[in-house]
Amino acid sequence: NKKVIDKILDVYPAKVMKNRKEHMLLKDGGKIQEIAANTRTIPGIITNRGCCYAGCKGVVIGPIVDMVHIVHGPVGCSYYAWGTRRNKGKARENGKNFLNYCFTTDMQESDIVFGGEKKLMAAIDEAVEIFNPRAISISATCPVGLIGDDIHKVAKNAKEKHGIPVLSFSCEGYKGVSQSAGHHIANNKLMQEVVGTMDAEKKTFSINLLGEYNIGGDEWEISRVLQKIGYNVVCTMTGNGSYDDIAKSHNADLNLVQCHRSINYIADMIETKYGLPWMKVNFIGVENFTQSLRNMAKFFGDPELLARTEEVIAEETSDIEEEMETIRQKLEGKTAVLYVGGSRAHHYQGLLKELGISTVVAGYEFAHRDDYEGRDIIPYIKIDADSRNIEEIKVEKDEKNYFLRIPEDRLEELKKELPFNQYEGLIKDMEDGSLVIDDLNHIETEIIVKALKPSIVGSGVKDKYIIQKMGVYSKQLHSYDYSGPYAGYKGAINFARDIAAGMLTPAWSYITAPWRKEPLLTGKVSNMEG
Ligand code: CFM
Ligand code: HCA
Repeated sequence: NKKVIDKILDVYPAKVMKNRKEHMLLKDGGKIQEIAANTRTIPGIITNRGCCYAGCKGVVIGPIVDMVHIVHGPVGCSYYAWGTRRNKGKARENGKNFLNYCFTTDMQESDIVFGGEKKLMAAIDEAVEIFNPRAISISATCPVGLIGDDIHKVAKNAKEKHGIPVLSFSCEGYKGVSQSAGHHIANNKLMQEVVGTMDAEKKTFSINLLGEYNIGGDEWEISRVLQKIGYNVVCTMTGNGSYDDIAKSHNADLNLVQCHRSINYIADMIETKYGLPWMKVNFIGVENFTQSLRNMAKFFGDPELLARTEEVIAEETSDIEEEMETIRQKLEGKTAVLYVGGSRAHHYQGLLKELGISTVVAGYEFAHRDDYEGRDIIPYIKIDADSRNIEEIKVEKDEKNYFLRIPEDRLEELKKELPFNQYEGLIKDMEDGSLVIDDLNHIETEIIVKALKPSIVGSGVKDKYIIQKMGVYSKQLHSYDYSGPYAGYKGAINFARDIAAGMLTPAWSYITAPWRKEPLLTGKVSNMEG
């Protein structure tokens, strides 16, 4: 595998080589290893990353069902993301669900020249009149920041005019180096303007699911099992989320963090402000789900809840055990390359292992060093100009609403065995000799696929078809290739069936990459014979 890294670095000019080298490593036993992450992609390289607007509106804000999410910008920014992420949602009691719509101010050249604030206000008026949403979000795309439209002023005026919350996000695509900046901007605003603004009646075993976006119905499957055990899910941020649920989320007793990359900011701030502790969970894979359920039950420490947890685990796992084993026998010994956004390249490794598949290369599009090296590294991460650009907000203890869910010394005791305020990072779980690569790009993907011939590449839409043209199965781990859910126990068996079908089809042996059949360029050199 060291040779694969050399092969990759070999194609680059010296300066690029030096940069990319820092973003890859060969897992070397128990050694502490450092990787460069969350830095600018080199211009000209075909990256799989998205932009800040994608992270803010597309990822964190967009899944809230009863809000109208207006994209202030040219139509393409909005249209490109229309329904593609597959964050599903259902209306609550208020009957409002606008997820299937695509709202944009459709900026034209004249708006760029004369300003788009009036058009934005008109769009809000129209949205309120037609849809009567619970709240509105405004997300700015690149040109808005460049011409200087004041979306926050428009939001303030619209809020006064219509009497509903209007959240405005300066999440222009060019801010930060990837989607990640957008997560942070979205977290800040939700914390400043939504969390803690409504009260809920107190319920037992109440939890929030943070960083769970209901892709392909994941959240529904997770909640089904949690409710069967006896938990009350106060709020999911933000998959299938509602404005009011987020406003009441500070009333829960425990925050569970699935995707820490996109939501760790809020988890931390809620703990500081309201005393609500957060614990890392992973709902992907049978063992991981079981472990997370046991950890949650331990936090509450209620004997009935603990017993019920074991009962439900036994019931749910016995439903899938036999088929998981049949599929595992078919897939045993196969290898995977995983390259996904900021957490799934790690979260899916346990499930793959349960199916007999080892991950030989893994990497993230936009994760930070802590997602690779563990949360303890955060104080040592150098803050560069790009990250300084994204506001860090400070919250303080809310004297009225702050309270400890369990005594401080008991929490300290639990911290020794449960992942409170903690995640270990991807590198620790990788096998010796495997590769970890940050911000993987298209030429590197091709080199890896050719050299390692994995049985499955978990990736996204931008590289899926290139990989499949090379005769290797690629599974979109973002959209789940229009399938799902993949979380929880039923999700695990769903995933197993889907990837077994994908890998075992004989179709791959009939594929010859186009460049093997014919030369890429044909022509004649002038003034030469023949
Ligand atoms: Fe978190 Fe996500 Fe991911 Fe992410 Fe994303 Fe996504 Fe992803 Mo696509 S929030 S980091 S910004 S788990 S949209 S649901 S699949 S890249 S690995
Ligand atoms: C995004 C959304 C995305 C894109 C997926 C892909 C998603 O980052 O803007 O590239 O296939 O999950 O929909 O990550």
